[in-house]
Amino acid sequence: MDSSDAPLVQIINGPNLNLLGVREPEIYGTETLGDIETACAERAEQLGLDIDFRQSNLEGDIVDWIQEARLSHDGIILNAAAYTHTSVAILDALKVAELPVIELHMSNPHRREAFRHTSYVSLAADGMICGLGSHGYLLALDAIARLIELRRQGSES
Ligand code: CA2
Repeated sequence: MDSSDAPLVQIINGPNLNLLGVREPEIYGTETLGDIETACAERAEQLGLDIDFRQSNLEGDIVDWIQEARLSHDGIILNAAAYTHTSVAILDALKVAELPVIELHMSNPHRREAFRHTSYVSLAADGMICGLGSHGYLLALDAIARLIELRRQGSES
């Protein structure tokens, strides 16, 4: 596929994920966010997708980026990190975006503290991948590619 025709996927990473590979490797592994971005770029190319990979520690940035995606992207992969469990603002932005959304977590929040068992993001996500470490990012790309393709087929018929 010509890169200008390729669906564009926003991959958003929330607070503290810039520290991946630096702290808590027993939970989050040894890869840095830069390593993960490189792996995502490779998988995206295989899938015929373009990616826009971002990280912020600020809730408002994430809301702004989701609003931007509504107009210019074809799908969203979101690891909202701690905001997963707190942010109605991110949930509202996702609902307005009306795009395919995959919620992503490297750890399995359901094996962790009770406050991680609630996800506002899940209320707007088509699917969720968790507990598979950085491999989850590649699985999320596979999943969003399929959702975007299904949506395209639906809009053509
Ligand atoms: O498992 C995930 O991907 C999480 O979204 C990660 C969040 C956590 O609040 C969610 O419950 C599950 C935390 C991200 C913090 O990232 C760090 C990375 C390296 C060292 C310390 C924190």
